[in-house]
Amino acid sequence: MQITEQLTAKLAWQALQDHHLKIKDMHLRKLFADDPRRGERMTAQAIGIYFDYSKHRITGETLKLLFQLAEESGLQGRMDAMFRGDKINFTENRAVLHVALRAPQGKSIMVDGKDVVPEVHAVLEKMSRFSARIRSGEWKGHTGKPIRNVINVGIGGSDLGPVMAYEALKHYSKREMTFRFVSNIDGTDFVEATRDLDPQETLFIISSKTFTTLETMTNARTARDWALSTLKDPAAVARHFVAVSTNAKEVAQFGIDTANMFEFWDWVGGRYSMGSAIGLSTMIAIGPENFRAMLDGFHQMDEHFRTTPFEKNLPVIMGLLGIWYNNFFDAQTMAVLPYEQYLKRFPAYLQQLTMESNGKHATFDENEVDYQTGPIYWGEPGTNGQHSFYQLIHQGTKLIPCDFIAFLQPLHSLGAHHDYLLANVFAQAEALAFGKSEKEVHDEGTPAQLAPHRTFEGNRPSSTILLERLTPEALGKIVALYEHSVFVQGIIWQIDSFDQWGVELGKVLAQRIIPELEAGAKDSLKHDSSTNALIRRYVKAKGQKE
Ligand code: G6Q
Repeated sequence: MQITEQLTAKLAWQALQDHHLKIKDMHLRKLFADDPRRGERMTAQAIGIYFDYSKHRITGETLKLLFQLAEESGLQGRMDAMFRGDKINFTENRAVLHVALRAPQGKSIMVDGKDVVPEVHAVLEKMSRFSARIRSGEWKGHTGKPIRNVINVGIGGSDLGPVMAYEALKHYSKREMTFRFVSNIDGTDFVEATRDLDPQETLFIISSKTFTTLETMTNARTARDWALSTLKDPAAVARHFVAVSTNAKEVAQFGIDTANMFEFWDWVGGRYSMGSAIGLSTMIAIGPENFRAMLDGFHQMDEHFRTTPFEKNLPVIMGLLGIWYNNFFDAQTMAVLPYEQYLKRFPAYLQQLTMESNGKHATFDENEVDYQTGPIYWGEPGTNGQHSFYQLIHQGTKLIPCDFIAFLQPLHSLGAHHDYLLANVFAQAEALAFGKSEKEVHDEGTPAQLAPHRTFEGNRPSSTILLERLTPEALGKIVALYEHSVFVQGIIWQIDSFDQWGVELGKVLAQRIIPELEAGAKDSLKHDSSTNALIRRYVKAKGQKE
């Protein structure tokens, strides 16, 4: 791509390095004591999201320099290029237009001289009609029974979004129906997902952008065998299998009528695809109206991101804070801690979004980076995590910035649960930031020899993200918040956040070994000695079994 100024040569970068030396030991206790209004001032509010970033190891100067870094990196220009449909995924020469998936009717976004928004809405219409027919029971299986079970077969971006969204929005789902997700090539996944289901009442959605992915195609063939072993007639495939793909040719070859195919496009990256037809299982679960509300939430965040000055722009602030810890404090990981059980798969979803996007080492100019790029993301819902790994965040030797996510209103009416849940999330952020000094511990009457063990240094940074209630719209907003924050970081690090050559590598690596396992290869193996020995061991065990 074009020649860019090296990140570490930028004025703002160098100023941030100096600034970091000055404030790196400053304690949040002092920052809060010096500015009694900090907890209200260092917050941003937009489209129903309250974002408290006051418990970060930053000053006004830090923010100023981070915004300057964004300016010097040409962030606004790059954002405009994405929204315009420029081919910013330059290693694959593709536009990056997940924002078009949630653009309202009447908007126009051009790719290669063609407005893509009408196509998006045509597919949404087709999905809506199909979902309504499944949900109402109008669509019948081959033997005339209505569909009660929906199984999404897909992996990576064609699985993690749908699973996460289904779990997140279960409250809104059609409870009489069963939704399952098969992704792993490990046959156990399929066996367990189908063991109690009746093929006559089961619909498989084969979700694969390429329709060539080994895991998905293997599971899809197994699904067809499983269904036909009961339904007998190959014509049944048309009533029990639909496809979501960009590859009509492969879909037809598999035997699915392309009339039952829901299309998306190469400008939708797998991990950015949950608002596309890849979300068909989500739409069947929660209904077309709720799905559209989710898209509207995404769109509100897209517009906020596109039009809001950096100082008030949630994804920009969030992305830059991540840069601050990753590149100046050398933080290796980020914890995402939703205090909402329905978001239990959100950290897994976010791992793909963040790590597949920004786990890169080559820059726009084909240089090696000489700084750290994407951190490791991980997490679990609260309060569960508090009883396990939080110990390390509180008292370990690693700096782990945390994102706490919580909702003011619960989706249930169970007495005090929600007060206790929210009390915990607030208390955790407070304890991480302010800790407990040796004096406080001593004053509590702790024996001197135990004092160091019971002291909490504090100064552990976190953001607290509050929303009113977990609705489809809210979910769209949260996901888009992270999507755009990942984008901001990719621009600063000068990497292509939208390719995934590491995943592509995985797709071919096993292909060489599969025939060796199938043929029972022994002597001709040409791998390293370790791999050869592992293969021989497996082949021997397999032979003994047979
Ligand atoms: C996502 C990645 C990857 C992809 C899967 C499935 O951004 O590209 O996770 O989604 O490998 O690919 P298919 O949808 O083509 O089967």
